[in-house]
Amino acid sequence: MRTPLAAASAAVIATLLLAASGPAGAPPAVPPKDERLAWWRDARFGMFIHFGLYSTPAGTWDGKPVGGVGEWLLQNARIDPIAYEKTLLPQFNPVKFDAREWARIAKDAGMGYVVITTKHHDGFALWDSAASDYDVMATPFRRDIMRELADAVRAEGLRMCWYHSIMDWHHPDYQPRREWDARPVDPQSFPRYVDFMFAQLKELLTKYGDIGILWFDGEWEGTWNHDWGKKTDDFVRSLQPRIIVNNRVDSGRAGMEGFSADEHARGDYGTPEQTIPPNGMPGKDWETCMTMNDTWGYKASDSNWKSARTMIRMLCDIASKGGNFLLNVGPKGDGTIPAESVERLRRMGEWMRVNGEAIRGTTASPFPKQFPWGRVTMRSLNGQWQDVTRLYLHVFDWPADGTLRLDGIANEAFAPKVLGADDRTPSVARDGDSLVVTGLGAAPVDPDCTVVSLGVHGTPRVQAFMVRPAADGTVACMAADAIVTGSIQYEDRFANLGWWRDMASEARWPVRLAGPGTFDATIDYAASAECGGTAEWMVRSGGKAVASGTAELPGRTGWGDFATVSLGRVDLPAGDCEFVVKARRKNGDSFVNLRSVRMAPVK
Ligand code: H79
Repeated sequence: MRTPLAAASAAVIATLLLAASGPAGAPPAVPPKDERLAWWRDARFGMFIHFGLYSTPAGTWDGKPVGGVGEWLLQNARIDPIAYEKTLLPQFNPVKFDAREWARIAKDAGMGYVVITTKHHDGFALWDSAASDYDVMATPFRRDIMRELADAVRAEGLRMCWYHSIMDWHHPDYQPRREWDARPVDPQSFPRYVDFMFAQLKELLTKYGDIGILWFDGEWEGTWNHDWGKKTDDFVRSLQPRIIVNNRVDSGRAGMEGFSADEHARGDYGTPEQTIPPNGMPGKDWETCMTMNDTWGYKASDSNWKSARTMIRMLCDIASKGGNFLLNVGPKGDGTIPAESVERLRRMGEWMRVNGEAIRGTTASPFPKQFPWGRVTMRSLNGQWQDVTRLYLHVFDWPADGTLRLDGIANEAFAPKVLGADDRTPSVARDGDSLVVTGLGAAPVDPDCTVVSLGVHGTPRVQAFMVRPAADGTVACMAADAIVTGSIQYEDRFANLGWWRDMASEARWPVRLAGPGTFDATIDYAASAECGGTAEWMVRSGGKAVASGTAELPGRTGWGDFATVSLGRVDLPAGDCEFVVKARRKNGDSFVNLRSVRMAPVK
């Protein structure tokens, strides 16, 4: 609800604030990033909540279904912002809203923080805003939802965090306007909009206690730029020096992958949306935000729910890559979280109660590659009295023989455990450069993911990735594991090596065998009709070729038309070697798309 004070401009507010902050006039210093982000890196798992005027129509307008995500209703149905306000304000009455229930659901799921839409793109404020009449006090509900939630979230020991949209489809001074918005435009209005946004941010950052994160969004329209980003970032931090600010405060986020290309861009962390970076982002902080179905704001027609198993494994995957998981719920117009979401979070919480130590306070896997059976996280316990690391093996595909191999680690290991099964007594032993954990039991404790933990002395000392024989002796050289030179690039589309245009290019795989072996080698490749050619392979050991051969790879019907062709017999030496593939001749511009080379042992 608007009050006269709201007229003060952001500049005035900032000046008042600086004056209030100390004799020197300097704002309180912002603590170092490691200190500010410690709680967030530790939590690893948070709840995103999208709640607003759009939650009531739930993906419909004028009784008709509207395509796209629920919270984009105004844009997707091209609704006049004033008609949207007039229609939805009187309908917003979430009588079953229970802040303590929401907070309990997040807590029981094992989450450490809650990020809620204080204002989404539609501009509606879910708190009692002095700067605007387009807020929750203008609805029949007339309760400050942000205040109730902040109190409840903190009572559960979680951090309250604010999502805030820079883009505002409703405010008369925001630009660019929606094309169908007929209100007159003042070309000079944008700075006034920023004043308004600062006034609202000031309320959110001075009247609701300590806020964990300010999670900006809607920064991609041309009016927002690096200068606005800097001003906003400084303003937020002047009000709450310890706060974490996501990278959407600034412009320059590169697509849904969520990272800023410019190292000078403001913001503490990257924000991949609906995607998990395939190899993490070493050295960077990031948080994948994701929906449980296909919408952020509630949409009654969306029943495309991810399973609890999928989301548990995503949490493990994200933690193993050093990121956070911000998982969304979209409460209904009546204020309740959909039962489908509650049920899935309950299952995730059940898993977290047994396995939370493998997520919370852990860091990324030390290994250069993911293991085929699952994921790895670790916790360093190096301190004054001990120098050990606990490794957590998140097993998705339980080994029928109860044995797991960790290849390429030099540390000695101790005290293996199966989390949630104190009665199991596994053991760990060394086999060459591998650790082998045996006696894990024939069945997983939890089929969604069972965690095996292992102590190792010191910091993990792991080796570069080597291809090793599988249990049946097959040596599988996959495109994703190749070391490539020249023009070759890995392509996600068919999990292949492509762009093989430069004849000097080669793909090679380091291979480690316990003893020598003879194999029948095959190559899995595709090519357009005019491409293909002659492949040349060799085995290099100690810097020189110890075996070689050639194979014809004729053109096929296209770059996705894969076939398996024999490369012939291959002798591999004991110990380390490299398997190398080159093009001896190419029929067209490009050689082939190579998916894998497989070597089956000759009995
Ligand atoms: O609040 C939820 C969505 O409503 C909001 N963000 C999540 C957390 C969202 N808004 N837009 N989108 C999601 C998708 C928008 C993508 C695009 Fe773009 C905007 C495509 C082009 C402009 C992002 C920014 C990708 C490139 C620039």
